[in-house]
Amino acid sequence: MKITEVRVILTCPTRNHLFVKVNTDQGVHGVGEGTLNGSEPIVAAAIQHAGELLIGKDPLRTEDLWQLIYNWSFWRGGAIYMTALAALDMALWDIKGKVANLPVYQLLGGRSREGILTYGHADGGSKEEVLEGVLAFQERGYKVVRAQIRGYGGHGNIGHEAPLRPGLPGTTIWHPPKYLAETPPLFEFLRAKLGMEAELLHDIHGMLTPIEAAWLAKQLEPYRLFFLEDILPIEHFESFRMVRDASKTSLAIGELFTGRWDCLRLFQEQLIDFIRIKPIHVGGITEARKILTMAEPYGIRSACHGAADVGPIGQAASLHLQLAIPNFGIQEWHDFHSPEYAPLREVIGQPCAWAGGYAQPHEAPGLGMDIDEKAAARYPYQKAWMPLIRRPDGTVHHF
Ligand code: KDG
Ligand code: MG
Repeated sequence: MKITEVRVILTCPTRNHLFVKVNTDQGVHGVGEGTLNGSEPIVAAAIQHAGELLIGKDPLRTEDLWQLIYNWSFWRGGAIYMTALAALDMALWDIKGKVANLPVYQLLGGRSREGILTYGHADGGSKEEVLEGVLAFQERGYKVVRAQIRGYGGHGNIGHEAPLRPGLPGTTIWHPPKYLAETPPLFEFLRAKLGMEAELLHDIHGMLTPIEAAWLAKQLEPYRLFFLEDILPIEHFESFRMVRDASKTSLAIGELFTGRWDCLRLFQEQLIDFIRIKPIHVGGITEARKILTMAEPYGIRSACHGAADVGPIGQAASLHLQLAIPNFGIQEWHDFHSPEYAPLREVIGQPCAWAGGYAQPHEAPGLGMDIDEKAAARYPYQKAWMPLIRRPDGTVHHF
């Protein structure tokens, strides 16, 4: 069996997605996803370039082809390249599953659980609205809910600057005191209303300084969060120890990580409890599986990042992998079944299933997903960037 073609599909059916199709000389094809919010055209070019290395190769040699693409670039690593590699790796696992006539999770060891525990996002303008949101999610069957006042940063977002030109992203003005002041009382309120057993979590989105993060983790300790996410930006790796020493709040990080080497020290020094890597941004299923295996002896569990921009095929790859590993924790859930995603479903068919708080990948061979290229062509890519934040004095701040 030989790879004959790598097709890159950049499309905007609701929001931008970057898909890949790997064709073979046996009529079997594989699909993958390399969506990277705001950087899709760059990843598309990387897939096109790296994909040429695959033409004529045996698609079943998944590990060897991973090593080949990773090492042939010489300039290995980084989000762009590892996402490009991920899209190709996913497609190879999809082909392997189709050849074996088995869903990918079976190739990874088979089912270790009946379903994938998920969490949804309850956002509200006040703590009362957040409570209503949490209750609504619980009503729908969610067992775990993320609680945020006004999304990332809450009332710490004190202003907004219009974009320089139409189409460019605007700038949010970020001043943390209000956020730091409102977040512990939010969880005090939620605990008072929901009791200590409700499973709640929160995402700081890397917006704090090390000492602010340590202070907040300590303040939140009495409310027993499922986890506190992205307490620090990845540039402040050296400060994880300080946050860890400050509190026994469960910590999760990793949505910006791109491979094993970002995780090693956090695992070995037991600085986190959940790792948020997912196949789509770490070089695919091949690499994500190794990372999660490395986490296992430290009792660190998976919590795959699953925002909208991880995409439906990225989501499927995360589900297959986490169905099989022993150290699964939770999956962030984005509902591609909702009405706004009708155009996306024209392109990819049915997203992975969700019921009663648990998700399931499809049982069809491979990843169980496909791409209708004609439908994708009806929704051309729309230029998009990630937003920016600045402090009140104009200094650019991490996000
Ligand atoms: O593209 C960036 C988003 O995926 C990220 O902002 C979402 O932090 C996020 C989360 O936890 O879902
Ligand atoms: Mg996050």
